Amino acid sequence: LKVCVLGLGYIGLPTAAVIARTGAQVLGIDVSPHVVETVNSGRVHIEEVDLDGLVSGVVARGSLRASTQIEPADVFVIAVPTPFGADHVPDVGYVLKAATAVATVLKVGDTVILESTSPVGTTEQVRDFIAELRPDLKVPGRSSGGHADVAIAYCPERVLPGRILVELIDNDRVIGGITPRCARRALHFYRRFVRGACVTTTARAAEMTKLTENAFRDVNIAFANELSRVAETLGVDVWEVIRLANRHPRVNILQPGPGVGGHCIAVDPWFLVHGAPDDTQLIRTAREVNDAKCDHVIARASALIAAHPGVPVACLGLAFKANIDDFRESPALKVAVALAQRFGSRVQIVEPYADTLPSAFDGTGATLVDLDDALERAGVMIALVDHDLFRSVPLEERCDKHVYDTRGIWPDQPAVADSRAMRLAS
Ligand code: SAJ
Repeated sequence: LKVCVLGLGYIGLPTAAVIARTGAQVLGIDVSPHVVETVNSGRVHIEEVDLDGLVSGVVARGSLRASTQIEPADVFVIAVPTPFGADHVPDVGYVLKAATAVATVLKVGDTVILESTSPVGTTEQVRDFIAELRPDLKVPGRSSGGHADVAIAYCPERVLPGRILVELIDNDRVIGGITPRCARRALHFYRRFVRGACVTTTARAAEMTKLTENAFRDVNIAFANELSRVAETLGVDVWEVIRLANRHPRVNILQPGPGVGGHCIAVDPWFLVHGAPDDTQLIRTAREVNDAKCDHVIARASALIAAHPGVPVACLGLAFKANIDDFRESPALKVAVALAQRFGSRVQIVEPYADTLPSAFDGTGATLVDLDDALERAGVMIALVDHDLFRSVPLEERCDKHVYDTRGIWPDQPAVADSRAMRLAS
């Protein structure tokens, strides 16, 4: 079996490597010559647990190679980004570009699978695109009689960064075909490496399922973030309330934080809003609540810092979530940069996953320090990420500090004596 994976990013490269491990011949395609060179030399350009060892092994065995040029294959897996443009309008340009490349080498019997998170209807768009570029091939789902020459399906990735290689194998997969026959062909492919259940449906249902999963999480985090603001106003500890409410057998509230980051949960709900703008009040509001939480944290932290003139400040964490080195679309980074811009060299940043400060801090005067230095010097601490390293700081090392814990990592921290000052100042 020859497989072509288009896009060697956070999903494409691990997927290509896992398929190569099954003995298939895999060609990874990427527009970046740097990525292609890196992979061909058996190395990786992204951080993911155990990925380096897997890639060097399959490249050494000759099962995985990379190129900027597409070649004929039996199965094509499209895993390119789907960002949004102005006004949160989804941009499927990279998907259609990949489909154009596939169309140049597609032959009878091939299977094309889209994995990128996409607005509902994108797989049909890919089908129409291929039909236009290759009028010699019978595409599925168009009533031309007889069986289609190629299969086209949608199968979203659902893996969690940091656990990608485990979840690629163990998670259930939803496989949506343009026709049931397409779904069965794609199912046959995923069975090669997926241990979880593979469930078939239509392409549109599979597309909406992926968006629904991330919108579900976004709405639930928004609920927690709204509760945290209500609790602040009413002078109650939100973490305790959530812990207590979650003792109810049918309540399971998520954790508040400084906002929602990453490239999925803060993006995908907009694809649903764009697809059905008049029917998505809750999903749109959740997005707005989560974005507003970040601004609220900046205002509250600024008030706490301003209430202690001249006192050194430590911001703990820049990553978009715990125990990873990914700072893209991170609310913690946004908060820390805003504080650095306002309070300059008073601000020290602690981030065990960074060697240097990101360029967004240039010119602010903020410095990167290690945790021990920050605990020694800072009088105000703003906890922005729940890295294990921060959780492990015992009360005796922070009880004399003015702490704003946006993640609830220190339940034993005495209530903020300054909460009134913070409210007055903000
Ligand atoms: N967050 C909270 N409170 C919580 C949980 C998360 O504030 O209780 C925040 C995190 O700190 C982070 C953001 O939400 O800033 C997103 O983190 P996450 O761990 O919820 O999700 P991601 O973005 O790492 O991965 C998600 C996953 N989707 C779901 O859990 C439904 C993953 O399975 C998907 O594959 C991935 O999006 C994706 O690629 O779509």
